Amino acid sequence: MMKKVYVAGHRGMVGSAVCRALSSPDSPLGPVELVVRTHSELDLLDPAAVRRFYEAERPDVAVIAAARVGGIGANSAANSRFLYENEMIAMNTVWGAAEAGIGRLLFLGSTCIYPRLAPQPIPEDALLSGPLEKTNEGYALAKISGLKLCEFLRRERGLLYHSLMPTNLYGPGDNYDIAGGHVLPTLIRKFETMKDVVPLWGTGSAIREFLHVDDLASACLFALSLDDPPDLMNVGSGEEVAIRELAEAVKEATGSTAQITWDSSKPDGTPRKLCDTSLIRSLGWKPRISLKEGLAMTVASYRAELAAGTVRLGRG
Ligand code: GFB
Repeated sequence: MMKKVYVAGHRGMVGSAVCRALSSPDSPLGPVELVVRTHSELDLLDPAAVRRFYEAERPDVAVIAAARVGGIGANSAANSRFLYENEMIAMNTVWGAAEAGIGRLLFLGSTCIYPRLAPQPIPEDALLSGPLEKTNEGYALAKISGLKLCEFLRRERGLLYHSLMPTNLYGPGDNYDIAGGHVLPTLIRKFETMKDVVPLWGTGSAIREFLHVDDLASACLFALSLDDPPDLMNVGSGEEVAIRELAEAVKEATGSTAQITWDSSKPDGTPRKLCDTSLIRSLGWKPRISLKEGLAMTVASYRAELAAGTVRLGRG
C-alpha cells in the first residue's frame, strides 16, 4: 500500500521543497500520499490538537520541517520567542507522533546547534561540547531538544526517529524580508531594490556554507530511504564563502552596480560554520547544485515570485 507521509511546515521553503521531492517521479521512496495541514487547520503549538491529528491521520512517516526561522537580526531580537515556539513545535510534533505510535519521523534542525567555536569542519560529535552562539541561542536550544527527544524515543521505544542538521539554506520560496531574513535572500532583495548604495551588516568576515534547498530535500529522502540511519547527520555543500565574497557574487548575479557599505555595529554571528558531511556522504548522498548555479536559479525564482505577487516578505 502507498505510504502516507506527513510534512509539517509544507508552506515554508524547506517543507515545500520536501513536498516537491516526494511528488517527483524520481523519488527514491516511490509514490506516496502526502498529508499536510495549514496553520489555521492545525496549530503546532497546541499539543492536544497535534496528538488528535496524528491519531486521526495515522501517517507512516512524519517529516518535521515546521519552525519559526529567521536570520541573525530576527533571532537576536527574539531569542525567547525562537526558543518557546520552536521548543513547543519540536515537543508536540515529536512526542505527539510517539504517543500516537507513528513509526518513523525525520526531524530537521540547523547547524547552529553546534558550539560557536566548534572545530571546523564541524563533526556531529561536536554537539554539546561548548557554549552556543548567543545571537541564536534560543533557536539552537529548541533544536537540540528536538533531536535529543528523537534519540531518546528511538532508544526507549524502538521508534525510527532521526535528524538532519542542514547548513544555511536558500532557494525558491525563501523569506526576502530585509529586517528578518537570512543573508542570502536579503542580499538578493537589497541588490534588486537599492540602486546606489547597499548597506550590509557586520564586517563581511564571517564565513558561511550555503546549501540549495532542493539538495536538502534530496538528503531528506535519502535519509528516509535508509533502514538504519544514524541518529544525527549533517547536510552541507562543502562550499565555504566569506560574506564579503557572497555580497560580490550576489551583486554580479543580480547585475547591480551599487556600492556596498558595511555596518559593523551589526553582529557577524558565528565566525565560521562549515559542517563535516563525511557521514552522509559515506552512506551515498552528495549535493548537486553549486553556489554559482544556485544563486542564478534563486535570483530568477525571486524575480518570478515578485512578478507573480507571491514573494514572501516576512513569516507565513
Ligand atoms: O544568514 P544570517 O542572517 O544568519 O547572517 P547566521 C549571516 C551573516 O551575514 C552574518 C551577515 O555574519 C551577518 O552579519 N550579513 C551581512 C547579513 N549583511 C546582512 C544582511 O543584510 N542580512 C542578514 N541577515 N545578514 C542564522 C541563525 O545565523 O543561521 C539561525 O540566526 C539559523 O538560527 C540560520 O541557524 C541558518 O548564519 O549568522
